[in-house]
Amino acid sequence: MHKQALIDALKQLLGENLVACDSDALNHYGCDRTTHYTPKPLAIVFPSCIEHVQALVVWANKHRCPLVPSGGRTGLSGAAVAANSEVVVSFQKMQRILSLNTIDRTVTCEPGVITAQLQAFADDNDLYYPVDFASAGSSHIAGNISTNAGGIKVIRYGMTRDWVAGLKVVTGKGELLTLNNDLIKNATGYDLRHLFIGAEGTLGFIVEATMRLTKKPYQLTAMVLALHSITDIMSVLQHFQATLPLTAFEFFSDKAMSAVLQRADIPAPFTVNHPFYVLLEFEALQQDSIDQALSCFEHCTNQGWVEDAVISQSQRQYADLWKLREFISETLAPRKPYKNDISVKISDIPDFLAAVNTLVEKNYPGFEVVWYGHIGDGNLHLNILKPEAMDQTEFLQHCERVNPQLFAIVQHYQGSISAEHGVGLLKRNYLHYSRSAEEIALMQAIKSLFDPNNIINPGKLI
Ligand code: 2HG
Ligand code: ZN
Repeated sequence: MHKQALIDALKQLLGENLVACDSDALNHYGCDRTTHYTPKPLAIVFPSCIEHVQALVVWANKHRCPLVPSGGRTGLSGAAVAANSEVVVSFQKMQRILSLNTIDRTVTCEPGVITAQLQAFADDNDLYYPVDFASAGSSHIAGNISTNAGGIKVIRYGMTRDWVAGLKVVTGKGELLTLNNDLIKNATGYDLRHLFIGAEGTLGFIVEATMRLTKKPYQLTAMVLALHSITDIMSVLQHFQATLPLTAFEFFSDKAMSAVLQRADIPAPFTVNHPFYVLLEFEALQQDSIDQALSCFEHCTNQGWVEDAVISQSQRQYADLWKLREFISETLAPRKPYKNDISVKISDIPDFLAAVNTLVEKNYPGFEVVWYGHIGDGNLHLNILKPEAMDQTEFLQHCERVNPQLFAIVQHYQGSISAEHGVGLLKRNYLHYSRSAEEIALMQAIKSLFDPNNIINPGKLI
């Protein structure tokens, strides 16, 4: 079918106002936060109900027209990119919170509910949705589920997967499935809900999600520690973790913090620079929690691990300390960094870091390398910045030449080439460093069971 005829058929299916094909819309909805792909979708559609999604899938199978699920487009791996005349299915018109169950402590959401909207809703109801990250103001709940989003509170609350009570999905065949019925206990065979979590939209569309909520944390306190060496970080983690109920343990290099301080109006936490920083957060559950934190700091100083520290003493200071970490990705974004999002077991972090550091120093001479991430979960973000004189294509090629060596180290430590950003297009060719040939073949077989005509997000992940 000719392109215009397909667009006309879509308009007939959903109504003219739910289909866009002007160039602004195509460019806007055809990409995520990756900067390496040129968007080229056929059209953008905005279903407003589950029936619309089912009708779209039936239509796409009939015309063999690929569909790309699209949320807040904050992804960093290209999973929501449409560069091959696909129809982008945006969930921007399905953003309602449908119901709250205060006994089960669950909330049922349309797929386009924004993470911050869910967090605020929970807060208004004296509850807490704990999955949090810098892009929470834009990311959609179905997108978070599709990438099993992590973020800054994983050390205490786990990943998005841990908060999904139930899902409604439309498969690549157009079937509507209700998965798990929000049950806590359900021992009736394969839990298909979990197949959709982290599937990057390759099996079908999440059209409704019931998320669990929990009780609000008590008096969160942030502390930033200054370190002279990255190798001491895990000793610091162990010591604090043994004493306090940690809700976050993040790290960043001086390069990362300096970039944020240059851009944002935030007070510098220290008067002199230190090579690395840890931002940790804990619930001040007991009267003496702050004293305990200070004596942990004292112990770490006596051991020679930590050089200085600040602790939040007001809401304002708490928020400012968090900005030092939360603003890093956004601050670096205009420089289009090449991103790696790698993880190993926490116990392997010291050796792994040393090996990666040696590789980076050897292979990126003269490049600015910015380290940060969720080190308390074993997850490091390695951002490589392009030297100004280097051409963008040459830069990408250089990073791609280093990747196999980096991922060989990841493989050696049985780690992950993508801890929380997903595989999408960007890491697809490296999947075998983290998943065996047998596993990839099984994933492909599962994909074809749910989506036999390969019309839902083809070419992503596998
Ligand atoms: C973060 O932890 C995000 O800030 C983004 O996962 C990381 O941009 C990045 O590399
Ligand atoms: Zn992250």
